[in-house]
Amino acid sequence: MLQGLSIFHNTGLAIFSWRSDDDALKNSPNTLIDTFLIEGHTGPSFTFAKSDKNSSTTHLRYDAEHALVFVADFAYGTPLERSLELMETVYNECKTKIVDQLARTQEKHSDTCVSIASRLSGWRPLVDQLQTPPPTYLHHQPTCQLVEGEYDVKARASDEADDFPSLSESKSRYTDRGFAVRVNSAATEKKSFQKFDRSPAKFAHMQHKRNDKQLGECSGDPAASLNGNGSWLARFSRTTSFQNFTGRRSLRDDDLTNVLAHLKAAMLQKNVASSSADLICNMTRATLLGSTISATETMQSALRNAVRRSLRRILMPVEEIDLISRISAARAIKKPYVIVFIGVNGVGKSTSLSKVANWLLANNVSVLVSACDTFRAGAVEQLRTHCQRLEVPLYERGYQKDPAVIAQEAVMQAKRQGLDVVLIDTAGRMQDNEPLMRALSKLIDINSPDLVLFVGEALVGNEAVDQLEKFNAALQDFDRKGRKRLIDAILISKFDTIDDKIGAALSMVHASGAPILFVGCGQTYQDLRVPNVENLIESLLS
Ligand SMILES: Nc1nc2c(ncn2[C@@H]2O[C@H](COP(=O)(O)OP(=O)(O)OP(=O)(O)O)[C@@H](O)[C@H]2O)c(=O)[nH]1
Ligand SMILES: [Mg+2]
Repeated sequence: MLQGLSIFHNTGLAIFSWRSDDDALKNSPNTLIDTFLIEGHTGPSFTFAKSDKNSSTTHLRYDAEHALVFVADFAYGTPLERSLELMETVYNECKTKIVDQLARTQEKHSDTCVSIASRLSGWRPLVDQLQTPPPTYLHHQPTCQLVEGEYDVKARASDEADDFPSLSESKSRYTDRGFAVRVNSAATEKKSFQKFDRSPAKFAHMQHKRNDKQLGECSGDPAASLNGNGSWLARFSRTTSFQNFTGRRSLRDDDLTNVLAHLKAAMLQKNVASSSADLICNMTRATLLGSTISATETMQSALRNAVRRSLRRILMPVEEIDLISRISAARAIKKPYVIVFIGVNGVGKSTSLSKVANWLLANNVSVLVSACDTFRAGAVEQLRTHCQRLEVPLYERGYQKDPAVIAQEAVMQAKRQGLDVVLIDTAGRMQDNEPLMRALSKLIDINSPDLVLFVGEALVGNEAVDQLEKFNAALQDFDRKGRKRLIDAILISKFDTIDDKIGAALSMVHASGAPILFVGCGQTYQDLRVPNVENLIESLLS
């Protein structure tokens, strides 16, 4: 996605400048141009790509013939091929227009630039055309402050005092641990890998009855509010007398029956697991019950706020996982930081591991990969290919040895070589396969990794809850030292395949109490994002 575009003459005069927000083009293009010109690149046109350490990748293209410099900023995570292709389009379109203007004008040089600038101010269509934003809930935030705004850590602490059924009902660990992911920015503009085998990508009007006393009596069919325009909430409000509820008395249980049925249907439609949808409904009921809708507040906004609050309570636990800081701390005591990737078969563990390796490399973190899937034929070779492409070392011992021992040896090797992180790939296993779950628990038990990262598919529905609960149970039950080892964080893969059915994110956090650390959204090494929880919430409300 294009974030900013500037065109300069090599005299330094800006001919055209546009940016999508104040943060774009943070690195002064002049600095780039100075460097560029001082370095004396006077040869033919070429492109220079620079990974901005903040939030974007800058491409600079110099047209020596016309002494023009094109600077384009692309959103962090835009695949290299895509940004090069966009840069080429920008360059070709703009150059033709500018050169045409230059040829026609008789004005002095500096005036020419000003004149061109004014004439080019109507270039937004080109810019709009080049802006193809990714889904907002995947928007990468380089320094991802998830605990902020209306719901901060303090607010959360006071929220805990509320008598919400969710917190007692759920075995989630919200009260003693939570998350706010703060991941330092890094451009993962490394090499792209060849495409993997791509699985298929995609994956009543009702009579308006005025009744401002008994919302529960409204004849709303939950399924009906899921079709049509606008958010489910807006549609629900249009098709029932819900909106007409006035604040003469506080809300009762029977007022909410109908609306909560619609809320549940909407959550299921978004692929939220049934038990998680029930939790949202219970939390929302607890918020609304006994409340009075003020004259200035609409019922719709009251409900929206209550649902939003419930979603935040689930998706925003308290504790931060600042991976880079944790790795730095481990580095300070000369200990490799160990991450184990676990999950059921084929969810994308090895692919995600490679993406994380790429992300770490871009953060100047050295990596050793350990091939501990000694079960599935071809698993070691698959990982070897990734490692060769990423140019990271691989510790492998074929298919004979115990994976727990291979992991142990890999950690020792990383320590000897002074490497920062060991990424351990494990074999996929179904959550009910006891022998395999026992073996996984042994690996974790022996190696005490710093982070147990559960990889789950975005496509999964109710199954998400079962997977996480049983993996967590196995880690505890089979732990020989009786420790309470649990999944520490979640990586959701294949987010690119689900449109707006993002409910698995909610279900997984609800089922485990662990934060979503990353989201995989494609089949290149760069397709790794830090989720934006606020946008996830808005998508669930839409
Ligand atoms: N579209 C899409 N495909 C993905 C993503 N992540 C992984 N895949 C694909 O999912 C398939 C399985 O990926 P693997 O990494 O081999 O999965 P795994 O969990 O290691 O599989 P096992 O080792 O057999 O358990 C491959 O075809 C990947 O390309 C993603 O984020 N988006
Ligand atoms: Mg694998």
